[in-house]
Amino acid sequence: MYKLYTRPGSGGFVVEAALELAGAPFERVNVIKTARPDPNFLDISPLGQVPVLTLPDGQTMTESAAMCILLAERHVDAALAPVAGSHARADFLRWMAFLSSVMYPAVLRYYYAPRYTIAADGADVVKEAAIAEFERGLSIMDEWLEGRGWLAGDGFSTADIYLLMLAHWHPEWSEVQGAWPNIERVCAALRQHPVILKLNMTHELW
Ligand SMILES: N[C@@H](CCC(=O)N[C@@H](CS)C(=O)NCC(=O)O)C(=O)O
Repeated sequence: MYKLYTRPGSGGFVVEAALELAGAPFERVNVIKTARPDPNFLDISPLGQVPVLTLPDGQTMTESAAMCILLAERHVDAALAPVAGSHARADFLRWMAFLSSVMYPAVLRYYYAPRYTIAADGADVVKEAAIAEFERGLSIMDEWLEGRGWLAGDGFSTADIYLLMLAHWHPEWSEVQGAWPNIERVCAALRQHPVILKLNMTHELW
């Protein structure tokens, strides 16, 4: 059985969605946010961050994108991603990497701004730059979605769920809905999905 260390409102959302969609049995461990993370948790997550996924054989991994890609590999029938070797697979990998290496860090800089400056009054500037970078990424993704149903291939993948999660973390979510209509179209479709609806009861993305 998998074990997912997570917390409501965190990046655990997309991994939990992948596990649910795969029908994979898993135990959810709620990691409470504290100023000093539990040393036992730091053993499996050196940055003290969620999500962390423990695989059925006991191996532990961090990094939400890696978890989603692994779950797609292990639960092929759930169609969490375009099949390996397909044209759409390259798009899927591209957007998973973009979401986790460009979009997620940008939004983290907004919510953890004091970490990214040594100036006592620097946080506001960090926040402003973070949102500008996040929105630059939203524009790139919105343009890609023009004339396409989903980020990669003919059906939704964990890349779209990842986008839904991050887009809803924009501090002014209603602005995203108006300014990036293709992203909003993808999000609106996913918001109807029973698994996403159920997860939203705890994660409260919207
Ligand atoms: N690169 C990591 C980022 C994980 C991350 O930043 N998680 C946040 C919650 S969304 C966290 O645990 N932050 C607590 C902290 O950094 O102290 C991933 O993709 O899983």
